[in-house]
Amino acid sequence: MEKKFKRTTVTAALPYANGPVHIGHMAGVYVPADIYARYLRLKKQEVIFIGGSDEHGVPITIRARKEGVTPQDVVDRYHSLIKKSFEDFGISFDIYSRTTSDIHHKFAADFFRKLYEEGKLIEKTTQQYYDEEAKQFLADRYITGECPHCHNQGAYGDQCEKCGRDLSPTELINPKSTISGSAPVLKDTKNWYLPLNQYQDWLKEWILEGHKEWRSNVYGQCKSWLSMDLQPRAMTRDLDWGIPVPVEGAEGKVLYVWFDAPIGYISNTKELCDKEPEKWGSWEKWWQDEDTRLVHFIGKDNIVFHCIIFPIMMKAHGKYIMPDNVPSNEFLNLENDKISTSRNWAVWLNEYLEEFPGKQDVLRYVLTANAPETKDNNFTWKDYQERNNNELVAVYGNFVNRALQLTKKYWNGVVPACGEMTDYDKQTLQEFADVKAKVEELLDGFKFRDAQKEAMNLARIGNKYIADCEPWKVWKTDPKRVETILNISLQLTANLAIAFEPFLPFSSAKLRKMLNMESFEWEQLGRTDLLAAGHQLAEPELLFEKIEDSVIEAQVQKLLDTKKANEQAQWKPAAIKDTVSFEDFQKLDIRVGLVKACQPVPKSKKLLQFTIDDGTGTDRTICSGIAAFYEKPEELVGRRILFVANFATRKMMGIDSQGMILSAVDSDESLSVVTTSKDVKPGSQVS
Ligand code: B3M
Ligand code: ZN
Repeated sequence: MEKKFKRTTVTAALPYANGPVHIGHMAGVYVPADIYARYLRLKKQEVIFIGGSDEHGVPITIRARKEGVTPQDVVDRYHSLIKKSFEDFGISFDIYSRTTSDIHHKFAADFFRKLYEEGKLIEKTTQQYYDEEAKQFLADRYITGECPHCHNQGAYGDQCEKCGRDLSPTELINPKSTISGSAPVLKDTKNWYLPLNQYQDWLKEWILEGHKEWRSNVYGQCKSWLSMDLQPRAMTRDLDWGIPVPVEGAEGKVLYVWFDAPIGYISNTKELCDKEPEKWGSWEKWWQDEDTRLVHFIGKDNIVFHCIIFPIMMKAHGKYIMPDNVPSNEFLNLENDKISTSRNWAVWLNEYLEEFPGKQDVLRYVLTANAPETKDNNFTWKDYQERNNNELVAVYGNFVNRALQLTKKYWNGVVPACGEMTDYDKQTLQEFADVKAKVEELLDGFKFRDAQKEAMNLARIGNKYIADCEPWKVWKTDPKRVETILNISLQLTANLAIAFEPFLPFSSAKLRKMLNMESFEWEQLGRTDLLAAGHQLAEPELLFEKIEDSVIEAQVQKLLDTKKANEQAQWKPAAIKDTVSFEDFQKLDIRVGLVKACQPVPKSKKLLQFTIDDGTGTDRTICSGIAAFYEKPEELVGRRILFVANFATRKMMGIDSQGMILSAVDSDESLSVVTTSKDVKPGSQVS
């Protein structure tokens, strides 16, 4: 039998504070978590929604080193940026704190100490790479070398990015420290391990038997992990950025970032409860009471940490509840390409908010409509535009606008009374009434994409209702009937404001103001008495606006520019051709020519026609395929260029081209005519 819980703790993965968040993070974690938290709040359930920045770990130290700043500088910068983007995007965390806070440091250290003192950790000495010049142990990411599988020279100690294989640093051929460049040596070091193997049977029972309802991607990953023998895993690291290991003999060591980060959910809860105890009660209530349901929203690369390692930590501690569900999403691609921070292939939330002010709900809508719930999904700007124009504007916005404008026109914005209903009226209202149960079932099952579709379906029903009833026509013959049509349309509008609140909170707030409703709650959904006859509405405004092609084209161009910049960054000069002898070289007669005229060849996109003074007294004509790279070819007039004078004459577009002009091919394949550095005489030979 399904357990009845009293309250819910909702967590969303703590993003690493080493870069801004992008649409992949939003679609995978933060938008669904926010929808869920808003839904429960609207249902008047007791819920707490916890977020925060993950500020430890090796990637942050690498970034700091690259930029020549401290890790603290890096996390300060990105924590504020991420926090602000979330706020502006309407992610309704009850607290968004950080893992460098004092509260967290103390809480995580205490957690570790308890496990240590109760003998729940194993002490183990292993050999790790050590940089003798920098005098420090090296995290896997700080070691590069040759991949033993594909022989890529730049493989990292934990992974080869070329062949994608996981590695351990000792597998690398010719390892090198990225800090000093020296070859690291193996040295003994002591660390503390969580014996995952001791919990394997319990995990099998708890997840594989007890949580068959989890999403199949989550359940499947757990099953595959649990079909192998789990190994003890180090919970401490030889690193100088993180929470110092609070036991004797652990100087220079910190807690493993995946040990402290999930504890961040708990310490952030504590921070909030300490700040507002009357509102939230004790933090223990949210983490240690069997009547509390714990739900973690994460991306698929975090499944093992939230379903295996963190539960084991909490189990070992002894007092904690286990997650009831871990709705994890697959990945979102961007324009059919994997989102990548290092390649800058992303739509960054902070940039979106700047470039699309007031359009939070549009992105929220599109990300949910394309949520990668069961498989990887794709975001394209074209789809963004279409969903905005054809769904938000044409369906939802259009219906609401008609209902409000007609009421304004015929009744000065006062809700008319509902008269006698036709069968069609009743049927329409019934469809609305049914939707509540449908949307609830979907939201309770974490099917946000389908739930939003149902909500949009309501708007479709409303739109169709007004279009079918044609109040603007009926008005002339039967104004009483129009009162009923409008009353029903307005009730439907109020329903939409409620149904969309978890998904599109900004639009719902706007709509609520237009309807002049103080507040609403989920329980009212499906009701037809939300607005009393005689109730005065506020001035109607448009809920959504059309997005023009030019806006979308600019975004696509931005991505194309990124692609180009990436290609240029990866550019390498072509391999050197086969060796030629001096005699072979001398066969080419390269000379300096003075450009006397230069113009496009009619009907050719590629060719420019040059008239060259080659020193002979007779002008020479040469055609060159560089028109695309010179918008104003006349600017080349007066320049001294190089050409091959003994090149066989060729006919090009009916012109005899007597030679070949030398151009350099740039990294983006564009061509640039080669010129001389001094004003040498036309006809001079190049040797
Ligand atoms: N910071 C990894 C990530 O952002 C990690 C999540 C921590 S959740 C406790 O994907
Ligand atoms: Zn490899």
